[in-house]
Amino acid sequence: KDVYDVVIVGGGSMGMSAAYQTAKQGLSTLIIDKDDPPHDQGSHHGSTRAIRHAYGEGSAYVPLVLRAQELWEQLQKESGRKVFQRTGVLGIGDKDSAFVKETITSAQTYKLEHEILSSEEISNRWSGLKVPEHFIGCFEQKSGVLFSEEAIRAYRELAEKHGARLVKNTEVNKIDEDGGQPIKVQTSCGDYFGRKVIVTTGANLTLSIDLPIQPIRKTFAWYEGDETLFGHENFPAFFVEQHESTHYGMPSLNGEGVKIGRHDGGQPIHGKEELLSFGSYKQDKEELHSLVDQFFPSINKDTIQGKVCTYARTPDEDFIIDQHPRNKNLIIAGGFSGHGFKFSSVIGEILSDLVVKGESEFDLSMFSLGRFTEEN
Ligand code: PYC
Repeated sequence: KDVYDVVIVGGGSMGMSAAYQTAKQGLSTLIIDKDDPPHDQGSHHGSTRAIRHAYGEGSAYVPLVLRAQELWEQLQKESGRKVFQRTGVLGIGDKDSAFVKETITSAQTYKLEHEILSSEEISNRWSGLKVPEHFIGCFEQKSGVLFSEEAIRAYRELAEKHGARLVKNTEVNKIDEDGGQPIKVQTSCGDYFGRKVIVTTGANLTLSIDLPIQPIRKTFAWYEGDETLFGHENFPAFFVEQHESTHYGMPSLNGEGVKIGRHDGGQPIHGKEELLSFGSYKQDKEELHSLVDQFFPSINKDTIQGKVCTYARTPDEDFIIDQHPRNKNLIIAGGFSGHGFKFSSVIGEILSDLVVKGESEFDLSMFSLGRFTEEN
């Protein structure tokens, strides 16, 4: 039987980036995916994702995102594909918004170029955006938008160029979590063996251990707006935190229209439940339109297109990157909670370091599985 140095279960953003890193270092690498990545069955479709450096979820993420940014730029050079567009990112919220405050703290702590703006300054600079008086904003110039499907295409091509093998359209039925060496991965197309196995299956939980990950159905849509106001040369990526909701958005890129999604909320998905298409719930449009009405009055609310995707949400919305509790050769990366894509370049590097060196230069304690079970 063929034994790979590493078998990667799940070839989405994290898995494909890890495959690139391990294959580049000469490790025999097998990726197994239930589709043909990039695809729309995971958490990487919908063409774009924001990359924010000043991080509202916690300044501890900043070193990771700065390394991620370097790796995205390397990927762009190495692949010749357009992966990153600098647009800047504007975060706005009420003066007491915890998310905006943490964004500013992150920018200050890590000396990231940024501007703190009043609502008047925001509306003067971006006239398509109407901001309540009690809002403030933090604008960072160097961050922007990632082309998520292009990035996976780029990683896939380079991983394959470095010798990685992709087994696509293949369902993983079981991973021998307690087994010895090598680890057996049973699939719909037969068994594969890896000295190490990385599981990056997003919301599709392939392991028998109880991971505290809740798959959530999420929606987003593109809207037609004046390109002179909302084209990427004139408008940044953005997030809007209100007391009752958090939304994100992208400027119009390649004439696609302004993209808007709601970050909080969503519908929990149970078992193999089908992901209902955009518009299946009344609130799909309503919760996006309410943001358009309030903040973007000139935008046409007839959506160009709406889509659904899946978040894999943990209770604290921090990631899980850890060894399996019963098998140190089995590494789990999941629970990216709808804010992981931007990090996938650095997480691939981290996973590869865990495989090759057994450790990472980053402190991964906030991503441990133990945080959900240990008494603190
Ligand atoms: O983390 O900025 C973000 C984001 C945008 C879309 C989904 N997550």
